[in-house]
Amino acid sequence: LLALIASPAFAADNLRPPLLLTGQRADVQDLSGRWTYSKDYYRTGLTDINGWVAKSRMQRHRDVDIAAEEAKPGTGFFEFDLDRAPGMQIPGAWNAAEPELRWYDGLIWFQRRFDVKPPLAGERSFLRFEGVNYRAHVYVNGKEVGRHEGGFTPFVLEVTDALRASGNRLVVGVNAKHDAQSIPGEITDWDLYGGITRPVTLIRAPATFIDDATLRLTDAGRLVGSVQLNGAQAAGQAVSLQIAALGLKAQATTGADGEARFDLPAPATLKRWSPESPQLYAVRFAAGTDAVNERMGFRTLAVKGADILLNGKPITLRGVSIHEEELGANPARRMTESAARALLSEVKTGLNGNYVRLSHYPHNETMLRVADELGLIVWSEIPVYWTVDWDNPAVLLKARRMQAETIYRDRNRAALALWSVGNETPVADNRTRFHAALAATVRALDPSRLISAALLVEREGDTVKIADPLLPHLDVMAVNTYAGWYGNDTLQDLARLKWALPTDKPLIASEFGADALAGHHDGNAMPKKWSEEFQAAYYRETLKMLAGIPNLRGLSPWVLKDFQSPRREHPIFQNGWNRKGLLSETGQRKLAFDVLAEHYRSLK
Ligand code: GCB
Repeated sequence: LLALIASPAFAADNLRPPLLLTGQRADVQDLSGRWTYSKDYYRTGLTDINGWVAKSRMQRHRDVDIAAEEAKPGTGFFEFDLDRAPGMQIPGAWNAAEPELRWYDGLIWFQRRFDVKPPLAGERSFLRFEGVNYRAHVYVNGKEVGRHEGGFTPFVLEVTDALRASGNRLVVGVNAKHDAQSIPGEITDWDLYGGITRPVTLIRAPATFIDDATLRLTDAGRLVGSVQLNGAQAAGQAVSLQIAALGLKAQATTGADGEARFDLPAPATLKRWSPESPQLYAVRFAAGTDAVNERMGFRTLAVKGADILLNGKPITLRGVSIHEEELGANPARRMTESAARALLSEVKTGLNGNYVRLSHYPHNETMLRVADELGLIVWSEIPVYWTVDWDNPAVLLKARRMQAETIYRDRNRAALALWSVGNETPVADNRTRFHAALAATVRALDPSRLISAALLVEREGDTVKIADPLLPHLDVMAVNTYAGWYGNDTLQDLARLKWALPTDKPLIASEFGADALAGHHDGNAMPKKWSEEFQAAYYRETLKMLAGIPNLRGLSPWVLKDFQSPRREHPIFQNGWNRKGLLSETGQRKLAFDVLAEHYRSLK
C-alpha cells in the first residue's frame, strides 16, 4: 500500500470533480429563498419496503400535482405534498428552523419550484450545490439527476435534459446521518447541522464551456495556469486570458483533452498579494462565447528551514481558529457575505491578525473570498477528525475526493496557504497510512501550497513532545495543546514545561484555549475556571510558554467565537455551547480577546 500511495498516478487519478465551474459566470439563477420541506423520519421516500404501494404514496421526489390528483374521482391518495408543505429559508441548516428539528439528524425532503428562460440552441444547464450536509439525493421533475456525499464541498449536476420551461420541480433528499464510514464520523465537538446549508444555483453554459480555470504566480516570476473546456468541441479551441489592469493578454489552444496551458512572465507592474496589501485583479478567461471572471491575487509561498516565506519574506501567522457558524443566539450556519465579514473583521482589525484557521472542514466559498479581500492567510482542513474508518479503502477514497473537491474549488484564492489533512487523530499505523495517502493527493493536485495537520502532543513529566510518524509528510508542523485547561497542570505550571520538538520545520500552535462564560467574573488572585479572568490568565501564560519555542511561526488559538456543541452540557456555563470563544455567541468580547489582540499588536 505504501508503494502504491507514493506513486503519482495514485495520487491524482480520477479525482478532478466533473463539471466544477469556478468563478463568476454570466448566466446564473440563484435558487435561494423559501423551499418547502417534508420530514421523513423512517426514510420511506428512499426505501421500497417489499415494493408496497406505500412507496408511490410516500416518495417525495415524484412529479405529481397532488391537489389536482385529489380533486379527481377515484380512490388514489398520497401521504405527502411538497407543494403545500411548510417552508424554510435556504441556504440554512434545518436545526435552527423549528424546535422539533433542533437535534434531528435524519432525512428531510426539500422542494424548490422554478421557471427557466428558453435555452439557446445547444446550451446546457447545471445545478451547482455549494454544500449539502451530509448526503444529497437530487431529483428534477421526478427524475434522479445525481447524488453526493460530504457536507462541505460543492457538486455540479447536469440537468439539461431534465428541465422544462416552467414549473420545474427540484426535490432534494438530505440525509444528515453520520456513521462509522462518514467523514467526519458520528462524534465531533461541533454541531453537525443538517440541510442545504450553502447556496444552490442553476447555471446556463454554451455547449462547450469553461469547466475550470486557474492561474498562479511561481517562484520563477511566471504566471502559470490552465483552462479546461468541457463539451463535444473542447479540443483545438482558442482560449484567452486577460488581466486588464496589468495590460496582460494571452492566447492558447486546447489539446485533445480540452485543456489549454498558460506560462508567461508576470508583468513587472504586478503587485503581489499580502495580508498588508491584499491586491486582487480582475482576471478573465474566455473561450468561444463563454467567459469566467475571477478576482485573484498573486503571491509566492514556500518553507525554508523553520521559516514560512510569503513572497520570499518570513512571516509569522497571527491568527485564530474559527468554525463556520455565524454570530447570534440561534445560528443556522448561514454564512452570508456580511456574516463572514463580521467574523473575519474581528480577526483582521479586532485581533490585529493576518491569519485564520478555517476548522475543521472546508468553509463556505464566501469565507475564502472575504479572506482574500481582507488579507487573511487561510488554513483549510478536511474533516478527518479524531477518528474515521482508517482501514476502509472506500473511506479513504471519500476523503481524497473531498480533498480534491476543495482543492479545485479554492485553488484560485491567494489567501489559501495551508492544506490540513486532519485534526487530532491518535497515532497508529493505519491512521498514518491514511493521512499519508491524503498528503500525497494534495501534493499531486496542488504542489504550490503547504501541507500540515493538527497533531496531538505527548507528555513525559514536564516535557512536551511530538513524535508523530506523519511529520515527514508535512511541510509545517502543527500541534493542539491544552495544558492548563485539560489535565492537571495549573497555570503556574506552564512556565516549567519544556518543549522538545523537531526544529527543522515551522511550527504552528494550531489550538490552545480555555472556556469562559461571557460576563462571568472572578476577581480572586487565582481565578477559577469558566471565568473570563481565568481564560485571560490562561492566554497570558500560554502565550509566554509558546514564545520560548524557537521554530514557532504561527498561532491559531481555539477559538474566535463560542459555538454550539452537543457534547457541552454544563447547566450553568455551557448549555450546549463550547465556551472557548474569545467572543460570546453574540459577539461580546471576553477579556482574553484583548490579551491576544495586544500580543498580536506586539508581534506586528
Ligand atoms: C480540540 C478540538 C476542537 C475542540 C477543542 C475543545 O482539541 O480540535 O475541535 O472543540 O479541542 O474545545 O476541546
